[in-house]
Amino acid sequence: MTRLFQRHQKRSVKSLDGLWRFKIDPKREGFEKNWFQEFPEDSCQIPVPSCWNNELGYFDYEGLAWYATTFTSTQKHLNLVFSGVTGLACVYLDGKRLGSHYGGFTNFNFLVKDVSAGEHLLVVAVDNTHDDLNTIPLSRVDWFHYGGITRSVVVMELADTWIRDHKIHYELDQKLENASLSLDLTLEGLTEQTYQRQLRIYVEDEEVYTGTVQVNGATSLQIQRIKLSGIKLWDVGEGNLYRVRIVIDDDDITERIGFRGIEISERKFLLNGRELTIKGINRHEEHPDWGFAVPFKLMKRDVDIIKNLGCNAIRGSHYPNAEIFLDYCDQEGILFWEEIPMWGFPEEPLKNPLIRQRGLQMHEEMVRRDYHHPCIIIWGLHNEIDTRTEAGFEITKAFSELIRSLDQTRPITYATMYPFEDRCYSLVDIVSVNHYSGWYGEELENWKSVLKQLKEKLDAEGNSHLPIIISEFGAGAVYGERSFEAPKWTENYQEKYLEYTLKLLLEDSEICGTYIWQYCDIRSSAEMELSRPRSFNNKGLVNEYRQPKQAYWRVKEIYEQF
Ligand code: ADA
Repeated sequence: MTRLFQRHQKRSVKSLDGLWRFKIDPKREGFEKNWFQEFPEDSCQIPVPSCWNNELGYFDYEGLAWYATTFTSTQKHLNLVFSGVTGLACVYLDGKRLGSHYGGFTNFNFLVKDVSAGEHLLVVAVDNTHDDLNTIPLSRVDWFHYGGITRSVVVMELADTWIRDHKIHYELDQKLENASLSLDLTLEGLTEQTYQRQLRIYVEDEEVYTGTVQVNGATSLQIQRIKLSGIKLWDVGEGNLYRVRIVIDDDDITERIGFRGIEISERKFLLNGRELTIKGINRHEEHPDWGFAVPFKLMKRDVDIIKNLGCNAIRGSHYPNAEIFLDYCDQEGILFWEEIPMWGFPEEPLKNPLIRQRGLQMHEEMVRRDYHHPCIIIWGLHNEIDTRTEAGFEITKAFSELIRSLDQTRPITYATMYPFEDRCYSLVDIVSVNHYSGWYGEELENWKSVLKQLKEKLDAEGNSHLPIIISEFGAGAVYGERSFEAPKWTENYQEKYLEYTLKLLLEDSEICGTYIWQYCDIRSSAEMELSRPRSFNNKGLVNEYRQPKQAYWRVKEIYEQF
């Protein structure tokens, strides 16, 4: 299951999830030995989707691994869609290379024309090697580099024309009661021929447009200003969604949208014209038994626990989450901040053209994949990169320009760890600061002077209109550690820390949002182990099995008061 609603009624979509053949390739011999044609006999089996690190024997494996499966098709045009393969994926169909894709958290596809009917061999080489200069993320991160085909794979059988791309956008009138809908579509003919197609558009099963289109190769068209009156707004806790169905003779796609207005004005974040206080938490999509491939059941439980905490917002730290998770946030009226896994980059790799190109591609794929989710209210450019440097400025500028060209409706931010030296605030719409006084280094009391200095800097550089979010703050607590004295690593200290910081931040009318670090404990990477008891980042309000720590109820009390 990849989505929470039916995307296609006409297009044939078959899941390739199941048991695939699997073999790790630490010596990197599979390419030379043509494993993509003859898959090795001594391979084992692995579930897809999953992470290999959760299989016995592969706990610490990082590197190259091969996957194979077979499937049968009846049509001649196939679209193979992968929803998440960590790192670099090289894909082969019937022994021939289709291409490759870099980046572990967004979708990619291969359109293959004129395939003969019958059985096919699909082989994927997955390389989740990380280094200090060329990969996003870099080797050193504070989570675990799980490897594998971590999200579903499907094969679509296409007829001679299909709806290759669609973007649905809207404008709301001043009263937020009526909407004007526009669609940018790309229909594609998959042979040399010109096709005449009847195009119909439905909103919640009501036909709102019909017309005839000549389709020759990739054909772009725009449908403008479809009027919808008396709309129900999407809002916090109000998951009002509308199904928009695009249909041609031999294909269809359903999208789900929600109508809501976002504005940034004088240090405020306005949702549907009202000032919003973002009461958020950072969540890694991770669990010790599933790695990144968490089942929907667990995602739902995470959202239930987070809502019960009094939160209205989640930051998808630090990578695009599964689409089905965003579908659920759409339905539940939970606000979502989405970002790419660009974490903790020092100056050197920021100067690397490959990083810039990979970062741009990841942003583009993220925005294109998730543009229609009303839950997404913020695009995050990166996390704790060196934004004090020229290289940091240049890459932030490039990312923000790209996102603005793809989406003019959502504000942009990034999370900085250099609040007083940061050079990039003027490139974004919201200033977001990660800060840990009271955990790393300084005393808790230091928070007051940090906030003061931050506002002074923003005033001095003419950025006092930008809203401020505190995007991370938290303290580590090993589940079950309790004491009378409340030293660090106890649940008592975490409670004391969050009580102090959360109240201070929520009472400050110049701060529009808080994202606690973090929702659940997560497995950390080898590089971080000595500062991470159990090799976990223990700042979760619940542990990795979602058992609540003492601070959970204190945070709930405070979030519910505001
Ligand atoms: C950073 C980082 C998080 C996490 C946190 C911590 O701010 O963005 O991913 O590592 O610090 O626990 O120290």
